[in-house]
Amino acid sequence: MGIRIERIVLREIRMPLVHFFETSFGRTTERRILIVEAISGGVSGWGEITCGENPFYNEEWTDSAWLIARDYAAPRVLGCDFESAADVAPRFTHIRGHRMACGGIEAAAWDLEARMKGAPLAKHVGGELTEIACGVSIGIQNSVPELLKKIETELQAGYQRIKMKIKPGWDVDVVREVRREFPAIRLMADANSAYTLADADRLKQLDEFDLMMIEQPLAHDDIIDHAALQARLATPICLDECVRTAHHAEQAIAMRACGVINIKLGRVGGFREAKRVHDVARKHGIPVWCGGMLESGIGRAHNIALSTLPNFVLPGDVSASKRYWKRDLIQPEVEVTAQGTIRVPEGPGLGYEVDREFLKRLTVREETCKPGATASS
Ligand code: OSB
Ligand code: MG
Repeated sequence: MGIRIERIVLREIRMPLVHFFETSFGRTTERRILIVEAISGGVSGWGEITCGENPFYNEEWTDSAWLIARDYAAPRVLGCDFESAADVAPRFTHIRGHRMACGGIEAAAWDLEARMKGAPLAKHVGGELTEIACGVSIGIQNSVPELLKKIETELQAGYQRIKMKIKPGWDVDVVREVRREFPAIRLMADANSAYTLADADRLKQLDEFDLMMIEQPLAHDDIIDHAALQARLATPICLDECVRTAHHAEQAIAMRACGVINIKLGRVGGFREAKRVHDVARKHGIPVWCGGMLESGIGRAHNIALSTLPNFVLPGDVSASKRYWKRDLIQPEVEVTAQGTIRVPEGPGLGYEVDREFLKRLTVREETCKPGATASS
């Protein structure tokens, strides 16, 4: 069939979180999210640029992503004839890094193509599962009792595993208290690069708590040190920040730097590369799960579709809309069953309707990109 994107509308929206989210690099209370609308023949495909508000998780942030998307990524795809959405990502080869900015446009192209075919996005990207397993990511809290209470609430809701954020000063002792309170739950910890190899003895103490994995303890760009650390830990390391390409996944697996990989659509630049990371991990018997970036319903719907690929065998950080937002951008909102699963929607594309009226109300800037211009409104 082929696709040709005629216009791309970039929007920045602001959405306050229902509860602050704190990682080792900082606290977020309100999201600034970029939404991509890719239009062809009267059909709109939707994407979300999943970077944070600051360049702390990776090098990207809302303002850098706006410029990259508008001035570099959109002009490279507008007006081009693509045989399929899989041909979009290679157009970004010469843009170094900035995968989230490019990936938001790439994901919109996949949604557009799926809608034009009338196919669910999950099927369109090669997914097989009809229901996906969900966990939650719980940020650093003001106190241990607050953390324990949050965990209790999420377990009551049915979530299949708990991920807690750690950092120096909020690690071994806190994990010990969580384990004492919840001896049998599936539990893991995410450090977002807060440690170095010099902390190996401390990280080794986490071995006693039977964690499913420790996510990204060391530097965001250092696979080699993770290999050295993994050799000393019994607990599997899960890489997040370090894996930006399928080639990184190959290298990390070959070096035994991890036992698990977290795949985030934006971090790797969209569906094409996410599928490749998935396939590399599968070939080597490394399980994967879908990470989250506090997405609006649009990014969440993409994550649900991605999570239907067969090697997504561990519960992901894909959870209900209401954990994040008073009201989400999509209808219906994403809901989680009492068994801690999300049923994959069967409608075309994302399978959720974008609430345009609400989107308009949340929008603080908007720009339309057309073929032949670097920036236009
Ligand atoms: O490392 O997985 C992470 C949120 C922002 C930045 C990085 C991460 C996270 C999360 C949240 O853990 C996952 C979610 O969307 O619930
Ligand atoms: Mg992480």
